[in-house]
Amino acid sequence: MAHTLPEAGPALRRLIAELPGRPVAVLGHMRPDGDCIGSQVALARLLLAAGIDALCVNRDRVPPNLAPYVVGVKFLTNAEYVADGRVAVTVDCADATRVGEELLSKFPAGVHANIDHHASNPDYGRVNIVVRDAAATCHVLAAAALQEGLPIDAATAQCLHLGILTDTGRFCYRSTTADMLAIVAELVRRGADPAEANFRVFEQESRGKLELTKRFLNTIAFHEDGKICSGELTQADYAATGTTKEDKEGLVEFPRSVAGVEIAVLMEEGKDGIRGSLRGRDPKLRLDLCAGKLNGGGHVLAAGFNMQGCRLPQDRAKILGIVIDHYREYSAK
Ligand SMILES: [Mn+2]
Repeated sequence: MAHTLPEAGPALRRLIAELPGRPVAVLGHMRPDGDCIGSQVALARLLLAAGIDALCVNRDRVPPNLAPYVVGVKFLTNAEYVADGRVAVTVDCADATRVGEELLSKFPAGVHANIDHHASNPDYGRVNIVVRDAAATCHVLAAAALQEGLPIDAATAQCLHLGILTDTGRFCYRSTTADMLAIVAELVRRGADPAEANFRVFEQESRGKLELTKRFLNTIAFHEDGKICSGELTQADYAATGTTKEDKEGLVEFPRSVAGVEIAVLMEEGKDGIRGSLRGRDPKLRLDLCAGKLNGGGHVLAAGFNMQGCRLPQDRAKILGIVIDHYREYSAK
């Protein structure tokens, strides 16, 4: 059990030394992001360097822009992976269910080790290296590996840098500390390339994504004297631009980034209703509770909702009305 960065080093060393002598599967979460892929590949490389047979498996495929990070490691999807008695080690999964039910069921002995940084992680592994104030799972792994002198070559450094870069919003979030940046500096010294990572991760959008963004921006509307800003997507937008739900990633940042906006709303009409995202910057507005009124939930500053049976445009006013009433009540407190 390790819950601080200084404890993470010895815990990682012990984990590697005391693995039960079977090959390892490093598992990440559904719809993997940079921290997930980065920590999976980095950990698998550390295990391989220690002479342990390891591969990575996820329910979903590696996003194409992150594929260059998969170096010297076998990376399979759930569909490709045939259960072969491996020991399960999860990274960046707040809960074991984040692995995905079907993939998790291929490891009947459960999760051997759980390496993560999510505050809500209930320590579900037999071994738990969960540092809740770390910026990223890659931050935990980098700190631990550097402390213990484990072999971090350029490819591993690149992966660890990737996860910290993406989970800190390019070193912008509150989790960006001097100690964390000192670790990043060491990763760059060892061969991580910030300019290349920035290009791969943030400058490889598809033309379809840009077309989807144009359509989303055309729906932007302001409410409550500019305190609330909403935008919409429909199935027709995805169809017309050749994009998928994953491409909506980041769009809610446009309404959120406008001066004076306190609640950003993204409404997405799907086959069975309207799902959406709420984003804010004042914890007082309790967007988790607002989302609760829309059959959803989440965090104080970032929440999601799911209004079954609703359609656009006819139910737009109903949803926005609930957000507006919530805003009026909570901003007055
Ligand atoms: Mn993460």
